[in-house]
Amino acid sequence: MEENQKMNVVVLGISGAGKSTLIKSISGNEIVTGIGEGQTQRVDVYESSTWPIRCIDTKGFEYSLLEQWKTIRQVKKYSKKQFNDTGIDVVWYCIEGTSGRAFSHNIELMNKAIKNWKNIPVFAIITKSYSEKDIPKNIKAVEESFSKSKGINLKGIIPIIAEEYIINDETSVAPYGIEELCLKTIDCLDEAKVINKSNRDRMVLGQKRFTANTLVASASASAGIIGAVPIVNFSDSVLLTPLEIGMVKKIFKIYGVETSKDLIVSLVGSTMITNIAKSIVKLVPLAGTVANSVVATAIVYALGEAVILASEGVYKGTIDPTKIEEFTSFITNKVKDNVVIKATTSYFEKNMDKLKDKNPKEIFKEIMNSVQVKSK
Ligand SMILES: Nc1nc2c(ncn2[C@@H]2O[C@H](COP(=O)(O)OP(=O)(O)OP(=O)(O)O)[C@@H](O)[C@H]2O)c(=O)[nH]1
Ligand SMILES: [Mg+2]
Repeated sequence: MEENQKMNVVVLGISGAGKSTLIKSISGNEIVTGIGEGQTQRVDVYESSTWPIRCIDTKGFEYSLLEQWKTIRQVKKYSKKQFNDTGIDVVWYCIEGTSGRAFSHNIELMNKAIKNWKNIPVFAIITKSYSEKDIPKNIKAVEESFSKSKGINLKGIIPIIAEEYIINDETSVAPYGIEELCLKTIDCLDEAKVINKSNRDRMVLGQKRFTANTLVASASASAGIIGAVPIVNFSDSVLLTPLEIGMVKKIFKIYGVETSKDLIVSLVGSTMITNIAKSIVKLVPLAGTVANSVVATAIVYALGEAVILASEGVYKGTIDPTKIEEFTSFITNKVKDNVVIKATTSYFEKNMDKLKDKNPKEIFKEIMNSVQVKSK
């Protein structure tokens, strides 16, 4: 594989298997083009800015064999024209892990679909692998189904969760498996290891950061909703605690940071963080739910960013999570110095009187915009 070269990965699987969700979870994936007409035949092509990968999203092929055939033809035609005849390098075949749906039948279908691409490396991806307990069983079932289907160059069976799976207000499962899938995929073309270790590490960290950012975005949005319930002066910010604990745990999981529950609880309950929240809310006389909501969003956002920075440090070996005091003060200091916290404070100072007429989401958006403008 030459440097700067992108691999063409076609993503197949029946409707609802999770193809589009998987593609969306790959960091920096931007749509570059859509090919074909109509809804069922349309094929969208995405390019990752982190990985040397270009994903071709197809529509689920249970619509009909004819539609399936048309889709494959479109992709082939397109890839010939567009990618200097390199065509398709790898197939990602998505099989839903939760459904227990007939793996064998699906694999036969796919086998028919790809027989025009001789010897193409295939990864079987068990999507929606929410239940750890089911993973070995699913891998075995997929293995067995493939062993019945001849002539497939199966390179691996990889369970993933592409997007956080929310069970209830307090419980959700963090995404995983994307880095493994992408690393193994690039290895299919990069036997000479042109992409060296440090570049691979950079890609893995880029992916982890992207996944963690999506968790922080969803947790801070939820915090805004919780914060809209009147919280007197944040002395009672305990309402946010389960959400914060969940977010911190998931970020640590993404980076493989091992810590105790005690550490997370003390971090989230840190008086320093509560005091930051209180001091911002205090700026507004009769603060009310709008201010509380914005502050809750900002605090959870800042906490998330700080935990990401700390986790990256642990991952790179520059921070030791077993030195609890240092570790927690690293995080609380990062919260205090967070640009969004500073921007929230100055927004409140300047717009005190206008707060009641706006909704918290709008305000937070304005705050984020002001930060982005400044950092440019
Ligand atoms: N929480 C969560 N939901 C997922 C995940 N993967 C898929 N889903 C959900 O499953 C449904 C189907 O996923 P899609 O990615 O649209 O499936 P698809 O394979 O692109 O389906 P077609 O485009 O119809 O062929 C959506 O509601 C997704 O949100 C996942 O990793 N986590
Ligand atoms: Mg789709």
